[in-house]
Amino acid sequence: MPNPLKPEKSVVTTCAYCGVGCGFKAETRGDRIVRMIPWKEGKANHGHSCIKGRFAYDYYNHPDRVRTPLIRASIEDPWTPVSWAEAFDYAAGQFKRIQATYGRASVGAVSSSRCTNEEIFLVQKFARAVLGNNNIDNCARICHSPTQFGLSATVGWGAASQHFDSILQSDVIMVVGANPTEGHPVFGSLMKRRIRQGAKLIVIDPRRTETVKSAHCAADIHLAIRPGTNVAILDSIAHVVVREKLYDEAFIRARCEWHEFENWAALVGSDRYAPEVVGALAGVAPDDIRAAARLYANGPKSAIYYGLGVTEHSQGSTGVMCLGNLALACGMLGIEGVGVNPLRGQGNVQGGSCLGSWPHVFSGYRFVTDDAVRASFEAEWGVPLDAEPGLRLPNMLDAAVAGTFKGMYVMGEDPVQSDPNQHHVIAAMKNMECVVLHDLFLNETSKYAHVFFPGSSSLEKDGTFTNAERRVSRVRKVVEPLAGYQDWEITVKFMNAMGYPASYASPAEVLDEIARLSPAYRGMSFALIDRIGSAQWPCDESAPEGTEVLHREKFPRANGRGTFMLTEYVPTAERTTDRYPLLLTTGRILSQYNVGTQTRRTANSLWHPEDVLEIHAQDAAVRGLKDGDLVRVASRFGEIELRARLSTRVNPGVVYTTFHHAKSRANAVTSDLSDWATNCPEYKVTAVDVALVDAGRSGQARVIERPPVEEMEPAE
Ligand SMILES: Nc1nc2c(c(=O)[nH]1)N[C@H]1C(S)=C(S)[C@@H](COP(=O)(O)OP(=O)(O)OC[C@H]3O[C@@H](n4cnc5c(=O)[nH]c(N)nc54)[C@H](O)[C@@H]3O)O[C@H]1N2
Ligand SMILES: Nc1nc2c(c(=O)[nH]1)N[C@H]1C(S)=C(S)[C@@H](COP(=O)(O)OP(=O)(O)OC[C@H]3O[C@@H](n4cnc5c(=O)[nH]c(N)nc54)[C@H](O)[C@@H]3O)O[C@H]1N2
Ligand code: SF4
Ligand SMILES: [Mo]
Repeated sequence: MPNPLKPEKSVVTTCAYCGVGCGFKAETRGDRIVRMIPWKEGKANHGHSCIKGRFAYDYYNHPDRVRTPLIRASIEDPWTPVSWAEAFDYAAGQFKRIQATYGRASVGAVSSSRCTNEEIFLVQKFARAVLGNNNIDNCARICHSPTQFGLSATVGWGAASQHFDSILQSDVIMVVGANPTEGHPVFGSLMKRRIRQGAKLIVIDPRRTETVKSAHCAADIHLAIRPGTNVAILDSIAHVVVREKLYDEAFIRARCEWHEFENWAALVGSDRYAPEVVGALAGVAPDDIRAAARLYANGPKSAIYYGLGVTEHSQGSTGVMCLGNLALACGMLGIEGVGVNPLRGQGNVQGGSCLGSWPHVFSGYRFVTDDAVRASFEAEWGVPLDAEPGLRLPNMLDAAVAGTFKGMYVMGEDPVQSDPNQHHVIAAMKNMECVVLHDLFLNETSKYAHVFFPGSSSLEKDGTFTNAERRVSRVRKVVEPLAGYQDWEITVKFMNAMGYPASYASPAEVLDEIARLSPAYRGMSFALIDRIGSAQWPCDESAPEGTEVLHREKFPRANGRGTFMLTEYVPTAERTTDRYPLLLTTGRILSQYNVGTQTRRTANSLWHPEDVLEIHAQDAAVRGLKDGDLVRVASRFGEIELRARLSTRVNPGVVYTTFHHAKSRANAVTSDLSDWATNCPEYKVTAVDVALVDAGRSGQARVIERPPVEEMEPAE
């Protein structure tokens, strides 16, 4: 009898979960995936992987996958299965009707950082060339939009300055508001390898995460700050750098403007950022702030890695600027082993940013308001384009509540579960006349949708992804698309139904168009990536195989110099009070992924079958709570019920949960505050109180603290 597990074929592709972008050999037998083998030649992972990429692929043919298009006139009605042609006609008819009734700007699109560069590019083209407006956004809005803003302002490119392997040359590693052992496990273990070789580790995070301390690695300094105090703490570190003259004057004079440095030094050097003052405010020892500053500034090679603990705040962009300033002041840019590196989240969120899924820029970060840039896109696309920046996703939702925004095309995103202040999102969804959802599953947002296009997962299509180190890798079709079309084909057919004559023989042609219109991708093509494996942008005539380390000689700004931004600390308006005395911060766990549509449908759920509330024993004791009790978490925005998990990973006064399960509705309590510059939501700070719901309904929280392994050694 033939062995049903014996593979017949293998295809090299890229994991679509996190921004590490591990290469895999997907082995198949017939139309089934048998194994995912981490690819040894993968330049982001060198044959390593984590439990998601390796094991959590069974969602691809799960019975819940939608296999036919669906439509309905009202969200009260049941879904009607229809042919693809009917679904496209219906959606196009609705969008045209809405635009005729309420105006061109009454519809918009949201693209997916879970989809390929080519698909993201097509969705923004759909908004701009077909809908005729710039109402286009993507989930980087709620993730790393402050990175885009804060790093562009200081060093020019809103992206990681290094490649992952550069960390093997770092002497000091500073991790700010990121938890790579859970969120970017393969990079996390590379980091731990470097720590074991003797590099020093500074972690700034309210929680004692696995990154702070685990069996294989411990931080030399952990600043367990109160959530929401990043800017104060980073300014205080800068204060020590300035007061103790630990900065790199030669670098600043050569690569920045000295007078800008002086202005910045006057701000951070002021008494209000003295470690004693900030230590009291942030809840950490002043000497630890000094020690962190000395360690970072003295390097000799110090690298910063950061995540959502920096960006998802009302001062998210300011926090990112603080990191840019610090690296400029200490000369930690432009060589191996240093740099400022956002640990970008979803598999292709860097691509989402690069390829124009923003209301104000086309692909390649070129402004829609620039006449010459717009003319180049008009020449390529054959239609006049709108010079007015469009609505961001939160503005689309606000406009929907106000009654002026009526239709939305959402590809691969679940705003009802993942956006903040869920009550508001649902009110917006209910007010729209046509929501077209293009997803793998009927997610939470589907409850408010009128059209469902059954999409294809990354295992069912061709294209490219751009990972957190700017690396563009191939996604290759492993199995046939379950509902017949790859996602890029669905968007093209939707364009055609709207009357726009797009046509591509393959996604390679879309990448060619991207290359023509986006300077940093000018040299990218399927042929190049197929030949050399992967390439980091900028990739052009001067760097035909891409660029590992940015900013070697100059910064990509008009004057070629880095800029010190003034970063005054302004506390968030979200305050604790007697009624809401605890600070809730939210984040992730290793085995589950974001809204969980995929990982909850795999055996990974054995490790994290529900979201729990981590609460310190002291806070639990004063509320009469035991481990496993069902508790009510109430904020100014809503209430949810979760099981309590007594923990010393959080300090008293801080509670923590994840948002992977729809039924726990973490975002029914998160606030509507957001970053001043980019509207990135403040998921990391919500004032709450916690109370016992019903001891009778309590029980053991069904969570295994950690899976047995976080990272897998090369197989084979
Ligand atoms: N397993 C797994 N991996 C993932 C994901 C997943 O869902 N599951 N999602 C992917 C996505 S989309 C993203 S964006 C990345 C996110 O990856 P990370 O950025 O690492 O994500 P988080 O766990 O949300 O937050 C990071 C840390 O910020 C800390 N933090 C909270 N408040 C503050 C604060 O005020 N200051 C500081 N300094 N720190 C604070 C939290 O305690 C947490 O440890 O992960 C990606 N990888
Ligand atoms: N409280 C709280 N909320 C948060 C965060 C937090 O830290 N705390 N983090 C925020 C962050 S950083 C992010 S990035 C968001 C993530 O939130 P989302 O982007 O909403 O979540 P994902 O799970 O990444 O996937 C979104 C949808 O894409 C679908 N999908 C996956 N692959 C494909 C594909 O190939 N094609 C198509 N068509 N669809 C696909 C999935 O089924 C799912 O419905 O959540 C945000 N929400
Ligand atoms: S670290 Fe895990 S989730 Fe991230 S790309 Fe690699 S295998 Fe996928
Ligand atoms: Mo994210």
